[in-house]
Amino acid sequence: MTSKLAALDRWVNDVAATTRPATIHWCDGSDTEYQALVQQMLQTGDLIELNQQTHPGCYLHRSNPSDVARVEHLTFVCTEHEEDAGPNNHWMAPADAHAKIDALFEGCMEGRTMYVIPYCMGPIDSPLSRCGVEITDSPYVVANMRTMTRMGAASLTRIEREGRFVKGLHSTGELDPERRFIMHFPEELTIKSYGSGYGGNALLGKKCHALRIASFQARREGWLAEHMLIVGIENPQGKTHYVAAAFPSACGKTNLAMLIPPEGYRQNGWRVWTVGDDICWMHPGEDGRLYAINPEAGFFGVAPGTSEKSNPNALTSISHDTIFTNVAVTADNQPWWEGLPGTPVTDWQGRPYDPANGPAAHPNSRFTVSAKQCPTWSPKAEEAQGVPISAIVFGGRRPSLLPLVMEARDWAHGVLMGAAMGSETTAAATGAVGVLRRDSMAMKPFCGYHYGDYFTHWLSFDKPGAKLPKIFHVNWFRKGKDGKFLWPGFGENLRVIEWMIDRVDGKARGVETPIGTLPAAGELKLDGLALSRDTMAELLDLDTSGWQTELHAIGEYLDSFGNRLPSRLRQEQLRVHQALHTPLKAANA
Ligand code: GTP
Ligand code: SPV
Ligand code: MN
Repeated sequence: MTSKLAALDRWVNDVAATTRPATIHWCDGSDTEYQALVQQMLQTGDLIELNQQTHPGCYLHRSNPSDVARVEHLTFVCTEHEEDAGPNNHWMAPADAHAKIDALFEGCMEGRTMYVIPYCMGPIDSPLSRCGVEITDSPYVVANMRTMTRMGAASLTRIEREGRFVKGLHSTGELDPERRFIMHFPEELTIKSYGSGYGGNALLGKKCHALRIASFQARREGWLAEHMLIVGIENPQGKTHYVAAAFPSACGKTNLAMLIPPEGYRQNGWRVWTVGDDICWMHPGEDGRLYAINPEAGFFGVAPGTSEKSNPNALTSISHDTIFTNVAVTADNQPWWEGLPGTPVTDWQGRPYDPANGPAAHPNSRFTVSAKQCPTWSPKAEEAQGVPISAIVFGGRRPSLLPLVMEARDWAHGVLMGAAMGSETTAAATGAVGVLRRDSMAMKPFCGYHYGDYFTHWLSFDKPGAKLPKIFHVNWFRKGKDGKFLWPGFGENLRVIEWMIDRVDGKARGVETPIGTLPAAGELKLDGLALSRDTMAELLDLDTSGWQTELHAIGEYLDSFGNRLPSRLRQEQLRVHQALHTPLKAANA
């Protein structure tokens, strides 16, 4: 099969001439095609069948132990001018990058099948959606792309009609970390990825296209491509507010997107609707509000910690037709990870489980599942115009200082809160875990251009006629002196979201402080929670001298973006800094 688009055919032929596959398969996205791929992968050992009585349609994939997470040090943004990639990205000149990676692609598919995957990010009929084509030699990538995107015939038709698509070329190569690169050419709408078969490195529709390339396009075109979940919160009166939240990798997006209300809330009629768990594209609508779509069609979620207690919706979603990557297995061949009941017998590398080797499931082990399998999947997630956003939330893993929740006084202050975000690193990327780093808007690994320009772009949404969402910052991860989390988190987070919605609806007063508006005494509904008054006080405590130090550090961080930093943001930092040096009474006067 060839397409009705000459540019696409030409590119596929060029790639085939370089990579020299034995055959070329154009993916149609059908069930038959998926089943055939699964059978083939079962034979080659790429997939291992799990217990089909307890987990029908579920399979395990064990990736190479050296290939278990995103590789930020091998990920490049290759713009013509180095300055445009910014200090937040690794940069390589486009010509050098092409030469380097094309040499690796030379003959790399010999004797094997090359798959051509047409895909659409976002509802197939939405004007906000964007298409791409990924060429890969990995059937595992094909199977995952089928779940994570709208893949196949309908996407190809749209691509042929529009004549425009992002080109993504991928090969698993030798899985040699010395021969591994994830290259982005935003000016050419091109991605080239070699030497990894894992998640964000290989499923090119996800982080490479929907964040790095899309953020670059969004800046030029006046919209936002963000590392955010989208969730609908329906109150007992039947009114739904949509909230978008940016937390860094493995910091709670999937959990918040699928939240189950605490018992009392459920009885009162609160409901939660999942629209997205990782990526959010937001466009200003004619009424001045921001409208969001989830460009993805599935979840590539963190397995460890997912349990009946923490995220029952995820557990239900993954009870059938799911691909598990790098989890452990029980004696009766069920998938297992830390946080689940039962005992593992085989670890993620296929060895007999031995605690001396570390966790049984890899800390970044994941499940791939269609969003349609989620019990709280929102019918609005398929709507072409997206959902209106009432609140934007930023947050990270901050063991101290950052309160449970605070609200920005206005858009510019909110952009500062997002820019200043910090979080402890997690297993989602290779490298040290638990190190505090700045991760503006949770986009440090994903912003496809200079962070200074990105902050300017964020600020530009504040213009006459705009009805922008309120901006909040949360911290579910503050720890007490005993090193334990102070806040119970998960479903209980709805209590904090209810306060935000009350603020949006003008129903909560809040208390103004130099760092933002905090809940006034009694405004957070805590009934049914065994949380001491002292703990609550600690969660909302404002440590003025700690914040003065923090604002100083934020100033230094902002300065690292040089003359591309919008002066408006530095002014905002100075304003908060000064407010912290003004006696409280005067600040509130
Ligand atoms: P990516 O898919 O990597 O972008 O991450 P994510 O933000 O979707 O992460 P996810 O929701 O899967 O959360 C990962 C980890 O955070 C798991 O270990 C969860 O148990 C933990 N977590 C999520 N929500 C909470 C919370 O409210 N409190 C605490 N203490 N932990 C949480
Ligand atoms: C993340 O790391 O933020 C993920 C997983 O969502 S990956 O697709 O591997 O980037
Ligand atoms: Mn993510």
